[in-house]
Amino acid sequence: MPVLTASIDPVTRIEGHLKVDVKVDTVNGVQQVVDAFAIGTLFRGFERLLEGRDPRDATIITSRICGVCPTSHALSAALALEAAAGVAGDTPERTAARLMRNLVHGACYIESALLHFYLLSLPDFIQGLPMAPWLPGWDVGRRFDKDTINRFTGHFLQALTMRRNAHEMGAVYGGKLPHTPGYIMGGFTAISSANDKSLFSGYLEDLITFMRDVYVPDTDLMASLYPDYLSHGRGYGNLLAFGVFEQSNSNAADLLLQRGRVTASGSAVQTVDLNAITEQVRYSWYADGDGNLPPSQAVTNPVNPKAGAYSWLKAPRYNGLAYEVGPLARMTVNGDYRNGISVLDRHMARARETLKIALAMREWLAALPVGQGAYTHRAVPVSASGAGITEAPRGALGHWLQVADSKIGRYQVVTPTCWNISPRDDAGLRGPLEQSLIGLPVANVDKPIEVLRVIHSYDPCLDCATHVTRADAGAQVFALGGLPGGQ
Ligand code: NFE
Ligand code: MG
Repeated sequence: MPVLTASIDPVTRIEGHLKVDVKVDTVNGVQQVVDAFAIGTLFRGFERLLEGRDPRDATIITSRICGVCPTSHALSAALALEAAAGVAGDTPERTAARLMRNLVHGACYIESALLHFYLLSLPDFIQGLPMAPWLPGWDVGRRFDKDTINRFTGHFLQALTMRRNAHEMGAVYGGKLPHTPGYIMGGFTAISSANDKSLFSGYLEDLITFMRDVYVPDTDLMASLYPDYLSHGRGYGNLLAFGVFEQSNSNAADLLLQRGRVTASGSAVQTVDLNAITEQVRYSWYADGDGNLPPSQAVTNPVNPKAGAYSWLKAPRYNGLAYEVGPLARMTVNGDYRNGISVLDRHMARARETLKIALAMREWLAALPVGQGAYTHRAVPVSASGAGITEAPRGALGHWLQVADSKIGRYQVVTPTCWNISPRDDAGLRGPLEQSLIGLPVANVDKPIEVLRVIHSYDPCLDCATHVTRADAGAQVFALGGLPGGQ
């Protein structure tokens, strides 16, 4: 029987623009995915347009990379700038800045997780109301009875309000969301009043109740009805976390969620050496000479068409290996979740992590001093470099900055979705999502709902993952090429 090809283009209910092509064949009597290609179809970006600008603009500009993880980019940029400018020390200003950064960043995690589970992923599993966003859709592979559908549909509607509340909570200190001006080089732009604290607390307690009583149990219910998805979508089994939520002004390793790595060959947590990271471009629409450089030296030169290339995403690798990043990686590295690696483990770990963060936010809020300024002034350095290493909701995030003549000389962003949804690397090794699809049973090649469930478990954001345009080069138009092998 010939190999069948299914193409999901565009993948809906994600952020940004993604196409996934799979080849399906029958192996040992089971129709399943035998090959997969994840294709970032949009070319755009920020790194090159930052060049030549005032370094302090990086927090405001990089926040606009994405509307669903803007605080993560603003924080990464602020950390990179502070590393370059030498903002350090155990001061009341830095304590207030750290706590408000954590609180607004935490609000962003909650908003992102509720969006992902209820709005973006749930429609793969339930038949909801006969209206958008449930229609149009593939009405296949449903397993819920009427009561369960009603329960989930009700929670979907509640989640709309909870999401809005999470954004309003973040705006108490962030001023506005998604693109808060709160994160700046040297600190944070708010000073908390007692009223701010009680306003924030009101939102937070409601969200904790919703996550504890609704969101976490809903992921468990889904796992009980779809137990096969506790083994589907594993991938390589390599997990990487940079760590996030600083708990100390002076000890960078004191994080709510720790930095570390777990590999397929063992459960012991290993250290992370940022110098072991390279971005590879053999299958990406970038000049071949740009590949295999560490992010601090990386460049971004688009080339399209390019023989063999099929994505605008680069392929980040750690010591040449593809790693999954995100809530499951963080919770596994942190020792909070050790149930496995699969579609439903990603959902269950994400829900539990979000509740853990919300409970920590309660303590950060209690510790936030009223009336305390949160800014430490430093001059922009003439020449310096720095890295801002943290985590966005979807996983490990790094900004690498070089300042020359008091301007941004080089800027490089490596996002979580670049790790998870990367194409093949120089050695031909598939990216984590691509590998997670191999062996996945597909009942109906015309409606490959199983593939969609695996894709959504990673919560891809292609806005974050694609790269850059040159402000001085004018508009450039590219025709997308075919896949390797001419599919
Ligand atoms: Ni656009 Fe982002 C997150 C970052 S994704 S959502 O989370 O950085 O890859
Ligand atoms: Mg980049």
